[in-house]
Amino acid sequence: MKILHTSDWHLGHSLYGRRRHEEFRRFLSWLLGLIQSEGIEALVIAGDVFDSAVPGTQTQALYYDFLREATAEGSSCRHVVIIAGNHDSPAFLDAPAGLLSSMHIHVTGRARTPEEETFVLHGADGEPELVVCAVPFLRDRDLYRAKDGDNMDARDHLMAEGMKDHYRLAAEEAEKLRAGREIPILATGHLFAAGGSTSGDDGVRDLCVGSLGQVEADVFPPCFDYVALGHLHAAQKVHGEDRLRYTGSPLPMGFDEARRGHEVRLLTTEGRRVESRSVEVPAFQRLERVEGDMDAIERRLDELSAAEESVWAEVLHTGQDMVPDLRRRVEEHVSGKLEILRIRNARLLPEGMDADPEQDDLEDLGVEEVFERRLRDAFPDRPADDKELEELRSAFREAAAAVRDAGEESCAS
Ligand SMILES: [Mn+2]
Repeated sequence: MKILHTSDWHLGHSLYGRRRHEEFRRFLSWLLGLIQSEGIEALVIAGDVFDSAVPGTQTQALYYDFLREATAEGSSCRHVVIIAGNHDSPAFLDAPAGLLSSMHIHVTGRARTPEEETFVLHGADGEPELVVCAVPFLRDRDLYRAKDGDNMDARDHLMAEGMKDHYRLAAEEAEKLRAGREIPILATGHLFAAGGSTSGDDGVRDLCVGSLGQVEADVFPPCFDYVALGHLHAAQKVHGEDRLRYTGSPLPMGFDEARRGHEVRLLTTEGRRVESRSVEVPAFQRLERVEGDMDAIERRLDELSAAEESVWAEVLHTGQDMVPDLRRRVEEHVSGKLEILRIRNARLLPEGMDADPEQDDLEDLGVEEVFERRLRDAFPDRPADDKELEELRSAFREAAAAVRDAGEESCAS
C-alpha cells in the first residue's frame, strides 16, 4: 500500500497580515498531482489542518474542494485520515465527519474510545491492508480529571500516564483488528515528542493552556509499525527511530522556517514493514530574511528588487550604527516584485541588550493566542476548561470568524 503522510498545513495562515490563499491553493494542487503520479492510496494528515479554530469560508472551501478532488472517481486515493491538532477545533473538524465518512474520509477531531479511534483500511480487492489508530491532539481533559490542589508535577505525571494509557489501549484494539495478519499498524499523534527540535515559528513554546509537555517516545507501543506525527514544524525522526516521524509543515510558517526545506513523506508497506522516503515540497512563495548592517541590507534589497520572481522579505538590522530612519531607507531600495512584510531593528534595544529571539512579538501570535493570554490574565485561577471560559472562547471564535470572512471578501476581488 502507498501512503502519504503530511501535517501542519495551517490553512488560513497569514504572514504578518499577508494572506497566503494563493500559496495554499498551489500547494494543494501540487499535492493532488503527487497523489496521482505516485498512485497514493491513503492520505494521512496528522493535525493542524487549519491555522485557527474557525477558518474563514474561502479557507474552508479550499479544504473541502481538495478532499473532493483527492477522493474523486478515478483517483488512486481510496482513504483519507485526518486528525485534529492543537490549532484545530475538534468540534469544527468533527461536524462534517458523518458526511465525509461516506467518501472514505475518516476524521477524528475529539479524542474518542480506542474502538472508535481504531479501524481497518481495505484494499481495492476488499482485503484488509492497514490498521489505523487515529489519535488526535490530546487535551488535558482527555487525559485526566483535574482535582483541586493538583500541583504541576502531579498534573504532568497524570498527563504522561493518561497519554501512555490512551496509546496502549489503542494499540491493544489495533492488534485485535490486525488479528495476526501481515499488515502494518499506523498510529497518528499531534504532540511534542521528547528529543524533538522546534523551529521558532511552530508556536510550540506558546502552548500553555490545554497543551502537553514533552512526551517520551515510549508512549508508542512497539506494535506500531509507523507513527505519523504532527506538531513540530521541522521534518525529523524521533530518537533515531525510523518509525517515529514528523514531516513538519509543507509551507514555512515564518521567516525562520523559510531557511530549510519542506517535505511530505511517501510510505510503502510490505507485509508489516513500512518504508518511508521524503518528497520535497516546492516553495510556492519565496521568503527571505535580509539581515546585517545597512550596507549589506541595501545591497541585498537591490538584488532582490531585480529578481524576476515575487519575494516577501523581512529586514533585520543588526549593524552597530543607529539607524533611526530604517523604514525609509529600506523603502528606497524596494522595487519590482519585492515586498517587505516586516522590519526589525535590533539596534534600537537598550545598550548591551541583544534582541531576544524568545521575546513574543504581538505580530507573531495569532488572534486566538492573544485572546487566550488575556483570558489567563483575567481569570488566573480558573482551570483551562472552565465552562464560562469555554463560552467566552466560543463567542470570540465566532467574532473572529466573522472578521476573517469580511477580510476574505474584500481580498477576493
Ligand atoms: Mn502546527
